[in-house]
Amino acid sequence: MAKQSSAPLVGVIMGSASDMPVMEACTAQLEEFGVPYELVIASAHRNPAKVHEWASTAADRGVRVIIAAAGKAAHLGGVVAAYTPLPIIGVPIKTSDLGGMDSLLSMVQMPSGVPVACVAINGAKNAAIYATQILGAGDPSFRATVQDFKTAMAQD
Ligand code: RP5
Repeated sequence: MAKQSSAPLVGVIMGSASDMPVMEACTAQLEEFGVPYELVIASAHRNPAKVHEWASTAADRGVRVIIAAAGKAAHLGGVVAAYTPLPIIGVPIKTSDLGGMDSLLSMVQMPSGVPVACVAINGAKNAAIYATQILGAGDPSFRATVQDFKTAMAQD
């Protein structure tokens, strides 16, 4: 288990409180890994000023990776990416109208120059694992956490 620190290393943002049931798989995995995170609900469309403020100050707060979850015309990851040099992992949320294909395409089809990595529709757990892997690239304790996780998975 990685060493706990009080300062958040992962920033989790989602477009609506309605995304939280899906995103609980993300926060649960971060907690299991001992990764400190902060969580904010802010929509790129409904709360653009809040998204701007949160994203543009994230790196200075010590955040190293951002996970952005949204559904429908899911611009949140791209908007956050516009305001920070930190890597962004998008989680496209499943929707009732188009099954999440709307969210997926909105996130994954970022134009050249503004990358947003994108997990599967409702891939909240994978977003947490990937964020920890990114942390692990520069922190041996998080690298060991992911290695232990993979070792345990191989024994199932
Ligand atoms: C997006 O619109 C949110 O990320 C959510 O997935 C979707 C629906 O939001 P609500 O109408 O449930 O607030 O902004």
